[in-house]
Amino acid sequence: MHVFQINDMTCKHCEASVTKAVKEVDTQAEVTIDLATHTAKVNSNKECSVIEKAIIDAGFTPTRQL
Ligand SMILES: [Cu+2]
Repeated sequence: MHVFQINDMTCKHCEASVTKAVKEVDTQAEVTIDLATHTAKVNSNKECSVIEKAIIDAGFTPTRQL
């Protein structure tokens, strides 16, 4: 499980963009987003850095938690 704080993920559109970006690098990934806390939990076998890069490339600023 990878957990990211993404403070610039602020609405449903952002949520969809982040989810899409993660699934592009891991189609099996399970993405759980809490907009209220700007948190994305990603259940994936990929390296944390791979998921992080995908989110950055989508235009967001993730900070790793855990
Ligand atoms: Cu948005």
